[in-house]
Amino acid sequence: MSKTALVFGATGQDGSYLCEMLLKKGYNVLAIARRSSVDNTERLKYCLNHRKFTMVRGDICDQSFVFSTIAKNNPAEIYNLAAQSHVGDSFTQPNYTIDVDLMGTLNVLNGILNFSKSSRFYQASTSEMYGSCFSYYSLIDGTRVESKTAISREDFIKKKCFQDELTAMIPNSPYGVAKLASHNLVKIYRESYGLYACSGILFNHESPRRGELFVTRKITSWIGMRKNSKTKEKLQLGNVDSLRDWGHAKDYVEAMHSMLQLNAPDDFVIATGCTYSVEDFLNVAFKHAGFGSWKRQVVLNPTLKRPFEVDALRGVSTKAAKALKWEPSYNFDLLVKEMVESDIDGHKV
Ligand code: NAP
Ligand code: F7E
Repeated sequence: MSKTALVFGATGQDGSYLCEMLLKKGYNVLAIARRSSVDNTERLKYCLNHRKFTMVRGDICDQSFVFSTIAKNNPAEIYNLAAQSHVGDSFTQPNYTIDVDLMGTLNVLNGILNFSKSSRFYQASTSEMYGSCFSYYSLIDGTRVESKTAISREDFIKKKCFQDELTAMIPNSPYGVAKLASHNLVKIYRESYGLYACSGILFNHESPRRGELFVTRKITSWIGMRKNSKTKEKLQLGNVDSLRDWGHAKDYVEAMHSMLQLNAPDDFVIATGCTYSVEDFLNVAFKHAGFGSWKRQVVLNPTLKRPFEVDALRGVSTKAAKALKWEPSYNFDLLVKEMVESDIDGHKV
């Protein structure tokens, strides 16, 4: 008999790729989508008519809904991708972010504990949990050094600073706080109650399905509009110096599934190991679009800067490469190219 997978956050970028992948693997997929006054199922268009796909309306903050859904379906696997996932918005909506990203997770964990202890659980943790923490290898004796002291951007690049499963985590945003608390709860429920519960510490991952308020898609959707003469406005951005480790969401949902197929649950960093600035993204995206320098088309607007920034991220996925045989299939250039082309063509992917 086919396994059932329950997916919270199915209408999001990752949720839609995950549902497609699980259907291809033969799962019955039960997708949770929030009630909405307008259609929010666009990203699920390839799933909606599949005979093994069922969509249920519900909110992760509604404990009675979460408990009854888990109890009724006794799913083999449960993926928690539901979140207020915008870091900038978590500064203006901290209570709401904590409600969804922390209390929502707790609802699912308690649902599993009380009604479906054999369900395997995946939690969407994030590189935002590190804040300004990083590690590096000492050039003198090769020891692993951890530091939260201020280090210049140039030093971060030169010293090949990185984050992995052992790096300290001190978040710089309400979003990071909520996610770190959830991350710790997953570990506590695993150790205390023997649940098969894993967290994937995923670094930024993008795609043509990325929400348009995240910086990569904000850039490529503006390029698409400009190319198709739908805007004359310049593109407004905040901090273009920050460094991110950007992968493709399609690769990252494979890792989520693999984490639930091991003999024992564990947490894994999923990242490409390469770091680029927002400015690098602009350069490559403008090149693929056949535009000139971005500097003439972009306005740097200080009001779009965050009160507290995560300056630099570079993830090391050695543990996932060994245990999950996971490695990314997209590099930075291919990712940017796909996003630019998709937005110029009008969202075909
Ligand atoms: P996303 O596109 O913003 O999707 C979030 C999903 O959560 C959407 O389906 C959203 O529904 C749903 N949701 C929000 N509040 C909810 C609630 N109260 N009840 C039920 N569902 C709710 O995010 P994503 O990029 O796919 O990321 C998936 C998960 O991974 C998130 O938890 C995110 O925090 C985490 N993460 C993402 C990245 C990344 O780079 N993408 C990296 C690390 C971790 P609507 O469609 O109705 O808004
Ligand atoms: O910002 C800078 C911004 O919002 C990236 C989420 O998926 O990944 C994502 O969080 C960088 C930041 O992603 C704009 O200040 C400049 O330095 O695309 P972003 P994020 O904050 O890294 C992590 C791993 C998650 O878990 C999150 O859920 O770009 N930036 N100008 C801007 N960012 C935005 N959004 N908009 C701008 O105009």
